[in-house]
Amino acid sequence: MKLTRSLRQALLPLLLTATSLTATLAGSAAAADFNVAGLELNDLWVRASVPGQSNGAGYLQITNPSATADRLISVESDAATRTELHSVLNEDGVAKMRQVSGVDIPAHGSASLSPGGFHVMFLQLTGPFKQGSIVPVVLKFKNAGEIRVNFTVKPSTYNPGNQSMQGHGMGMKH
Ligand SMILES: [Cu+2]
Repeated sequence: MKLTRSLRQALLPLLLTATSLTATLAGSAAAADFNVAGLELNDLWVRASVPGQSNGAGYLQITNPSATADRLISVESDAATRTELHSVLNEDGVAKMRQVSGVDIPAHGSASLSPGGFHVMFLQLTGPFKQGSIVPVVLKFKNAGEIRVNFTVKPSTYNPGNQSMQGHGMGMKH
């Protein structure tokens, strides 16, 4: 028993170190949902699809703390037949979605893909977006390369902030 006790005393500092190390790792993971190749990706989400809905839109926040500008140039996902980068433009008072060649992320800056603006467009969903599940997507950046991410499926009525683009992704023309 004596040996066991001294062994425990010898191990105690190691156990404490391991515990604090785990806490540190968990803390840094919470700082950004995805922190890859110098970019921080946060708040990745799509709305749950409703019966009969064939398209969906994905949103995320991109932060670039580095001194080099980057650009999101394409998106790929098995969740849709085609996946594109879109923007919403106002043409003669009518909001229309248009495909764009990329989204710039300035050095020491950020880019927002959010309702009413840039978004990842999922065309012809291969299956419904179910609330609480995830949608795997590969984001391709000019400098950072390919980054594998997961979009969280929020309720179909989810609408952060005061957006005037309610129902976006369903009734809009391409
Ligand atoms: Cu779109």
